[in-house]
Order: sequence, then structure tokens, then C-alpha cells
Amino acid sequence: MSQSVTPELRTWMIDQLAAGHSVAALLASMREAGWHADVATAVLATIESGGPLVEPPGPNVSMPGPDLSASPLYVDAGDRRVPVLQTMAHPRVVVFGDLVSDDECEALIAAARRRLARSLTVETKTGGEALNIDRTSDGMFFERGENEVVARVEQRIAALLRWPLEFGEGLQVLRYAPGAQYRPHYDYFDPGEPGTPSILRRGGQRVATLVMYLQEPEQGGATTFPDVGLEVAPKRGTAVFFSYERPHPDTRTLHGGAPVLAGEKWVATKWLREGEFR
Ligand code: PD2
Ligand code: ZN
Repeated sequence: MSQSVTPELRTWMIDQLAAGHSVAALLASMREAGWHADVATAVLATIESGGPLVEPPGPNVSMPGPDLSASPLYVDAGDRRVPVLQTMAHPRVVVFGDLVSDDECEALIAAARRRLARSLTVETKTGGEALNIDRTSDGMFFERGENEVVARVEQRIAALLRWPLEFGEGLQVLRYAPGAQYRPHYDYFDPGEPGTPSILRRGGQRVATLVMYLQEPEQGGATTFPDVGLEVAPKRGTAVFFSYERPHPDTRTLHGGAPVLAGEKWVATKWLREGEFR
């Protein structure tokens, strides 16, 4: 028999504890009622940690992503038919061709260039931002809908990935000079870090990433997924999408930007949150 931590079971345990029953007595009566000891202990752990009242999102909870149920070669993204070049189930990865036009790539680069600064990453230790030696690119953030091209690309992404525009963070643009890289990391916020709760107040967890290549380097600069040996070539106009239904390494979404060996690589990243990002 498979047993899981249901909200009902958790509520029952909270009520019993509130009524003054001891933890030992509760565990004993659960075991008598046929519950496995490890399930009982897991429920207690969620109560003690003040964890969520509902189960974490499982496969039935909706996630961003294109509709690939009929194995299409193209996906309708509103103003564009977007080629599907490659997919992987675990980690969930989809590579799209021709998502961003050359003119749009140029316009995004031109608008971002004057605002570049050495990239900061969100610091889960404090909830602030910090210089990160794991990331040697320069970067900036657009506001959502900040200009016409940004707004157009964001609309397209919302249609392609079937996720509300308001759940997306502002577009981030990164420039990698020769030698620059982004060492392997996860894009979700580590639940174990003290700064994470304050970050999550703004739209909840990140659940997916779309990296769009705006300018290809001459050599190097692939986006890598070391757990599965996947490398996505940074071809202009192409994009790699990946999603993570929970903030855990078992999503196999460890990924990095390999060092640029020659030329300059530019990308725009859209991170999607589980709720509205304000
Ligand atoms: O530029 C990349 O290939 C890359 C790699 C890993 C970008 C990101 N992560 C990111 O923006 O999160
Ligand atoms: Zn990343």
C-alpha cells in the first residue's frame, strides 16, 4: 500500500497535538491504525518546520511549457510560429529555433548595452544581490514591458509557454566577453537559505527559465546541463527552455554557461515565477 502525507492527515495531527496528546502517543496510534512510521514522522516534520499546508506541486499541478501533446514541429506563439528543435523529458528541456528575430536581438542588445554592469545574482543568504565570482558576465534587467520590443517578446513568451505575462520577472540581458562563463547552478531559490522567504514574497518560487541567444560567439558559450551531458549551442534567435516543478536537485536542472572562447555572447533570460511577480 502506498501512503502519502495528505493535508487531512496533517490537520488531524495538528488537532491532536493542540489537544495535548504527546508526539509519542500520536506516533503509536498512527502505527496501530496502519500508517508506516516514516509517513508519521514526515508529517510531524512538516508541522515542526511550519511547512506548507498542502502537498508540494506534483505532476498534476500546472507548469509553464509549450503544448507538445501532438508532437508538433512548430508551436503557435501568437505573432510567430516557433520551431521545436529538441526536447528532453527529465530534466524538462525544450530547444526552440527562431523565437527572436535578428532585428529584435539587435534592438535588445542596443537598449541593454548602455546599462550593463558586472552581473549580480540574488543572494539567498541575505535576500539581497551580490557580485558572484561564479558569473563573470555583465548584465542588466529590463522592467516588464519597458519598451515595445521587450513587450512584444514577453507577449510571445507568455503565449508560447502558456504562462501569464505577470508571472514573469523582467528580462535579464547578459554579455559574455571571451573567458566569461556562468558556472553550473540552479535557478530556483534554495529553500534552506535564510534570505529565501523574503525573495519568495515577490511571486513565489521560480519554476522555469527561458534563455534566448541574442548574439552568438565565435567559439564556446554553450548552455550546459552537466547532470545529463546536454549542451545547447548558443545560436542567435534560438532559445532553451527548462522547468523545475520543485526547488530540488532531483529536477536535474543544474545548468551553466560554458566559457566563451572567442567572440561575444549575448543572452536574454526570462524567469517564470509560480505567481504574480510585482
Ligand atoms: O548564458 C547562459 O548560457 C546561461 C547559463 C546558465 C544563462 C543562465 N544560466 C541564466 O541566465 O540563468
Ligand atoms: Zn541559470
